[in-house]
Amino acid sequence: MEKDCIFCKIASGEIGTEFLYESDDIVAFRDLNPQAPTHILLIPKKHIPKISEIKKEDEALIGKMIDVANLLAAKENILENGYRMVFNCGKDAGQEVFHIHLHLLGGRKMIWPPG
Ligand code: DGP
Repeated sequence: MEKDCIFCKIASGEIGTEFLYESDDIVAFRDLNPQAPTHILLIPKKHIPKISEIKKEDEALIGKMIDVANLLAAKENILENGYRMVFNCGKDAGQEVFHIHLHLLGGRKMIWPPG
């Protein structure tokens, strides 16, 4: 746990947030500033600042985050129409919170390429 990290505080329960999913190593909750009808963030409890910094030992964790995102997509009824999963990494990608998080976005038609 990093003492000044907002997502560590959410994951530990220090900042009260409604979880859509929680396990030993992952939590999921709705984004504060949703960009689509479904906009969920999935984070590991372990503090990893950027997706570029994951280690071999994190492979299973990242795979699990994707599994959970698929599970939540089904719960949100967006499985059939489709959805997007995004990790923003670094300043050009617009990463604001330096604790990795997987955005799950859906419920509307999206454009490509992204802005
Ligand atoms: P990114 O740009 O990829 O770092 O996205 C960070 C996202 O985190 C952004 O969409 C807003 C969201 N966010 C930031 N602080 C909080 C918070 O305290 N609670 C929740 N639920 N979401 C937050």
